[in-house]
Amino acid sequence: MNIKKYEAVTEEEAIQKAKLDLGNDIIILNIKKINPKGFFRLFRSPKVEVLVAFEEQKSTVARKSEDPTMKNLEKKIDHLEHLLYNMADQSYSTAIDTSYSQKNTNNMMNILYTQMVENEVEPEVANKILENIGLYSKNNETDINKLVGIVYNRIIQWIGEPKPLRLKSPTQVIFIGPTGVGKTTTIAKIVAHHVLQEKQNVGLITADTYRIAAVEQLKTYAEILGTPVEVVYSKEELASALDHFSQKDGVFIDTAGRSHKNKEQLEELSLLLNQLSQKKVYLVLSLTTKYNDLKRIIQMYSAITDFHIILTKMDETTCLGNILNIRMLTSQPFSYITFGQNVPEDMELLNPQKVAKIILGSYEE
Ligand SMILES: Nc1nc2c(ncn2[C@@H]2O[C@H](COP(=O)(O)OP(=O)(O)O)[C@@H](O)[C@H]2O)c(=O)[nH]1
Ligand SMILES: [Mg+2]
Repeated sequence: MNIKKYEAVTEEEAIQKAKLDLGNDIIILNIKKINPKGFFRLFRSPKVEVLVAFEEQKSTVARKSEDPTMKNLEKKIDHLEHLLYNMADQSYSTAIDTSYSQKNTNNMMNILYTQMVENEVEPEVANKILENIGLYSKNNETDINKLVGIVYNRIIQWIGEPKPLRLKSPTQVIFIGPTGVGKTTTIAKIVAHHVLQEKQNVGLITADTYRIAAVEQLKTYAEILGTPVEVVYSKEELASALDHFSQKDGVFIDTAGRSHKNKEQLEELSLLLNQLSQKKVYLVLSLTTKYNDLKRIIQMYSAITDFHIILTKMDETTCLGNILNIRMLTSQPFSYITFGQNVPEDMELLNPQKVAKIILGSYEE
């Protein structure tokens, strides 16, 4: 059973939307009225959100994208939309009151720009997201919604599609990143998911032997989850621990935070990575870190060419601009985001739609 949300102006319309998308065999779980909040509420009317449950095989979503006639239709609609915009642009440029519409467009752009920058999106990133957006705008009242819609989609594309961790063949999953960002806690959250929900067999290794407390912390989680844990102090011990766990679906490796000033630690890390043959690397970054520091941190790991990013401590900041800013620093995909200290619940796959809504000031629980 899967769950999906549909929004529309009326309840009937939202249900209709769900049925069109998923077929008639859906179960309505919840119907909620949403009054617009945040910065853009002035431009929005209230909406109804319907939560529906459906069986995967009944979903027409996958079929839809494979169906060539649907694909053609989608293309035609895109094309039509484009033509409409062009036509509108032409009449717009011949309209008498162009100065008013230009001013109006500039105002809207300023609003969107300010909104992003107030969320600590770097000006350079905000400008990229708003690039050429004036081309789409007209001078009537609904335009702000259209512009917000375009910016919303651009933010989602800018973030990219987050990838979950799947343990198919034996995988060594290693977590790297600065001290205190939440590596060990996040490992516990992810391991809990694989052990409790996916019923997979995993092993834990900690190479963070700089602090006794760090070893004890991982051991405690391992005990609760009933997974074996090995502490390794050397290359040889790592090799033997990997060997012990060679029959597991996955081995999760915790490391110590690295200081960009400490060359020795960085060399140690690259030796460690070289020892892993089937690895997935996760760089853990805290959303509370300043952009300039993130820059330095990502720079420091630039020798690693293939990794995913986990973002932590979303609960400790109201400004999510860094999620967009990180894209200026690396094109490696995002994965999970954490929002609290509770293991395992305070974590989910990063949701670009949610991030875009928060940044544009229109997200509500
Ligand atoms: N508020 C908040 N705290 C977190 C989150 N993840 C981890 N922490 C806390 O951050 C501190 C450091 O976490 P730890 O996992 O030991 O970080 P590590 O040094 O990178 O392994 C601990 O007190 C955690 O409980 C999160 O998503 N939100
Ligand atoms: Mg740790």
